[in-house]
Amino acid sequence: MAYETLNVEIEDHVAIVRLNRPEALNALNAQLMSELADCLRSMEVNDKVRVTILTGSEKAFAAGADITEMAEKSFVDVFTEDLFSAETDQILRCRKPIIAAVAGYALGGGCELAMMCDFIIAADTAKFGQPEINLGIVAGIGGTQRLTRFVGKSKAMEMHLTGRFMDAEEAERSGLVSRVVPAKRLIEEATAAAQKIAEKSALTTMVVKEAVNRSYETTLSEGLLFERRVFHALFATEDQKEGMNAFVEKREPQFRDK
Ligand code: CO8
Repeated sequence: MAYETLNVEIEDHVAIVRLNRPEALNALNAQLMSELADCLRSMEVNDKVRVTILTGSEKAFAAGADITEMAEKSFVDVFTEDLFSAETDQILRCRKPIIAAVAGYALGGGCELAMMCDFIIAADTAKFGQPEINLGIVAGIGGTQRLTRFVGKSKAMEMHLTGRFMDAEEAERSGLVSRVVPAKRLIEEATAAAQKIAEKSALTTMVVKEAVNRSYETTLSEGLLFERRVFHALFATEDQKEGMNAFVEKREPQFRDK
């Protein structure tokens, strides 16, 4: 399917989905969010795709929700539309891993979109921020909740209250991104990580996602119980037998996602 606001390439089981609204620094408008939700839904059922990389341009991952599109909306408009709610639900429902590869600005909804992915690899040019306060609004697709869980209350509160940006080095130090790479190597590094994941059992990667994400939604004891149960359950799979037998036989495993 062709999209106007996205470029999609699929190679070696890795999809690279590139936000493509250069005229507005990839600001998230209704069309882009709808196309992105549709695209990620189609990746879920595409046998050629095992991992998705979500990225933007050298200058911007995404500079936030589209301000020009939002400016004249009323409370009734945004409440009735439930702006971006269905689209973000779709992104969060994805069971295949999604890596955010961020260069340049990831601001407002852009930072929130990156945080919805499973992990973030940042170029050394990346800048993260929640500058909604400058517009007289607050974050609306997870920024107050997710940034706080990633970087802690003090830093999250400061960023939301002042609107200041965080550079890549600070983002790595604070746990927002998994690592920082030179901008020129961003896609190469994200693709290498994606290919490493694509070699694993797809079934197990889905379980990993569920178990790690569960840690945000429940108590420690419930999370540990969930982890133990899925650990037990994986012994019912062929991939557990294959993975362990391959280790014992000193060979590479051939996972079959079963
Ligand atoms: N929306 C619309 N257009 C944008 C946006 C945006 N968020 N960001 C940049 N653009 C446009 C600019 O208007 C400009 O267009 P034009 O060339 O036609 O004037 C073009 O992109 C290039 O931008 P600049 O000339 O401003 O580029 P600079 O390099 O000078 O500055 C910045 C880059 C610092 C990123 C600057 O563009 C900026 O501050 N952008 C706005 C950042 C921002 O405030 N983001 C938060 C938006 S609100 C939000 O994300 C809420 C999320 C929750 C929504 C969901 C609700 C449920």
